[in-house]
Amino acid sequence: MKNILKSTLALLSVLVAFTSCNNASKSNSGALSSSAAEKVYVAPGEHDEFYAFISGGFSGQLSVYGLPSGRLFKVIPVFSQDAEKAYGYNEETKPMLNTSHGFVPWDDSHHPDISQTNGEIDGRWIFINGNNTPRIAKIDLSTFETTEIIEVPNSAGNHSSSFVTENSEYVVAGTRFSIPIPQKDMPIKDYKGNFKGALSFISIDPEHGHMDIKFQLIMPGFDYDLSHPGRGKSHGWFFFTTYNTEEASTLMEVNASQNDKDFIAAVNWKKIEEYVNNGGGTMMPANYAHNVYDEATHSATSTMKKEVRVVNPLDVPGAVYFLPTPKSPHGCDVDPTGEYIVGNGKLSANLTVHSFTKMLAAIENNKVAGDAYGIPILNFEDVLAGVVEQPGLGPLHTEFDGKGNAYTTFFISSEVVKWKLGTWEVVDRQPCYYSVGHLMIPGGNSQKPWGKYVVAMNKITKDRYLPTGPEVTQSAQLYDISGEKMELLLDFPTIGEPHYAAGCPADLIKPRSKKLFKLEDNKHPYAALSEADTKVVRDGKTVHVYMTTIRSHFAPDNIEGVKVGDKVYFHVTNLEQDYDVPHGVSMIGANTSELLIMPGQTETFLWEPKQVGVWPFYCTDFCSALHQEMQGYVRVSPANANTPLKWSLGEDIE
Ligand code: RUQ
Ligand code: CUA
Repeated sequence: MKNILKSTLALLSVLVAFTSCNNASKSNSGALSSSAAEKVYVAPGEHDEFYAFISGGFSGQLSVYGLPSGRLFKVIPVFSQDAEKAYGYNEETKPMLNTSHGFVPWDDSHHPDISQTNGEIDGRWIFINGNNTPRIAKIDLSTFETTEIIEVPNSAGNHSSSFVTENSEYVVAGTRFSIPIPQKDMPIKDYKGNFKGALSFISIDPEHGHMDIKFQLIMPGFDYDLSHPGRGKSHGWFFFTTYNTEEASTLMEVNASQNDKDFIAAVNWKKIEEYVNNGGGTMMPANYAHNVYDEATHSATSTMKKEVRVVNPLDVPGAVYFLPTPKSPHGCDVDPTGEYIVGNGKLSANLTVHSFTKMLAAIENNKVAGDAYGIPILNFEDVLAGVVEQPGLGPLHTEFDGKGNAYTTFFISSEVVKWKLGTWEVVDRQPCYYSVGHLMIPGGNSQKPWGKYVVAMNKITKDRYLPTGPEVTQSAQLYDISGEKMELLLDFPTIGEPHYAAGCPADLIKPRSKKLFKLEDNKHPYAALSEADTKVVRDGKTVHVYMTTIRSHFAPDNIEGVKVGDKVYFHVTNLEQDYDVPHGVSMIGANTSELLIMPGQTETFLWEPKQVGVWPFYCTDFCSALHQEMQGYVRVSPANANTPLKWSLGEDIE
C-alpha cells in the first residue's frame, strides 16, 4: 500500500514537472500572423458564422459566443441565480431551482449538447447537466431561456451527461459517483458490491421537448465518467466510460488507478426501451423535482415526482456489455460514422479505439472473457479497432472533423493532437495554453460536423492575459482546422471553467430567434395588459401591484397605503411590442434582484418594506432619452396606520 502510494506520487511529480516545463518552454510567438487576425476578424455590424455554447462550469451557467470572433453575446442562467436577469430571484423563475433538497441556487454545469434530427444538429434546444445536485436542463434556442429542469434521482455527480441521441429520442445522464440505491445509512467501507450507478434515459417529447425519465439502468458501483451516443450504424447504442472499477471508496487517486483496464459500458438502449415498453422494469419510490417554465404564463412550476422506473441489466440479456479499456478512461467519443468509439485513457500511454462492427461480431459469436456482476465482458482484442501509439500525455477528449480526422486533447502535455481514423497515425499537434480539457468542433457530436474550427478549452491561463489578482480568467483557444495543419487563431476568456461546448452554424438558430413576446398571448395571472388594467389590491398583509411599463413611465408611479410588515408583490408587465426594448425595475431595500422584463412579458418581485417613509423605485435598463425620468414612489406608513390604499399616474394623490 505504502509502495503504491509512493510510486503514484512519483508518477504525479513527473507529470507535474512535465506540465510546468512544457509551459515554460512555450513558443513565445506573441503576435500571430496577420492572416490569423483576418480569419477571426468580424467587422463591426457583421455576424459570426457559428454559435458556440460554452459551459460555465462552476458558474452553473451556459455562455453564448460567436465564432470565429470569440465575442461573448449572452450568459444564459441555468442552474445558478443570476441577478442580471432576475433568474432565480423573481417569483416566476424561483421554481426552476427547486429540488428534492429544497431551493438549490447553484450547480456545476458541464456538457451542453444540441438537439438532433436524423443525426444532424437541428438547433432547437440545448441540454446541459448540473453535476452537483444531479439535474438536466433544457434551453429553448428560440428564446435562449432555460425552460425545463429535471432532477435525476439515484445519482450523484451527474457527469456522464447530457448527451442526445441522433433523433433526440433521449438525453442521457449517467452518475459519476455510485451510491446506495435507494439511499440509506450504511458504513462507507461496505461500498464494494453494495453501491450502484444509475444511467438515466430521459425521453424528449419530439414536439415540445418535454423531458421525462423513461428508465434508469442500475449498474455496478463504478464511476461512470462520460458518454456518447452511437450514431449511424451504432444508433440505438450508448457508450459510457468507467473508472474505479476497483470499487474503492477512499484515496481514489491511488486506489482507483490499480486496474490496467477499466471498461466502456456499451448499452443497447433500443433493446431496453422495447423491454420497458412491454412493461419491463420496476417502479421504484423516488422523490425528484420536475420544473417547467411556461412561455404563456411566463412562469415556472415545480412538481415533485414520486417514482422512477428502474431496470436491472441482468433482466435484459444482450443489452449491456463491457469493453475493456485502458486506463481510467475519461472522454468516450464516437466518430461521425458510428464505427469508432474512442476511450481516452487518462493514465494510458496509448489512445484506444474500439470498433462497433467488431463488438457486434464478438457478441454474435458469444466471445466473452468473463463478467462483472453478471454483465458480460468482451475480449479487448476482439473489439479493438486500433491504437494511436503514444500520442501525448493524459488524453481527455476527442472530436471529429467529418473528414476522417480526430482531434484529441492531452491535459498533461497540454496540446491538441490530430490523428487519422483507420490508420491511427498522428498528423499534427499544436500546443494549448495551458492544460486543455475539452475541445469542440461545431456539430462534433453528430454525423455531420462542420470541420472548420476547433475550440480548445483550457484550465489554466497563467501569463496569457493581464493579471487580475490571484484568480485569472479561464480561457478558450480557437484553431483553424480547414488545412492539413492546425493553426492557432485566437485566445478568448470564458465565464467559469469551460468544460464541454456545443456549436453549430448561426443559420440554424438565427432565423428562429424570437424578437418579443406577444402581449395578447400573455397568460400571466397577474399581468396588466394595458394601463387601464393596472391596480393595487390588498389581501390582508399582502399587497399586489399590477404595474405596467412603457417608454418612459411606470403605471402607477405613485402608490400610498402600503404599511411596514406588508408583503408587496410588484407584478410588472412590459407593454412594449418592439424588439430590444426591455425595461427594468428595482425597489430600494428589496432583498432580491432587479427585474429585467422583455417586451410582452410579466415578472414579479417581492418587497417587504421595513421602514416608514416615501421610497422610490426606478427603471434599471437605459431604455430611452427619458429613462432617468422613469421612476416612482411608494409611501410606507406605520403598521397600524390607516392610510387608504391609492395609486395613480400623472395626477396628485390627494
Ligand atoms: S469533463 S474537461 Cu465534465 Cu472532461 Cu470537463
Ligand atoms: Cu425603462 Cu429605463
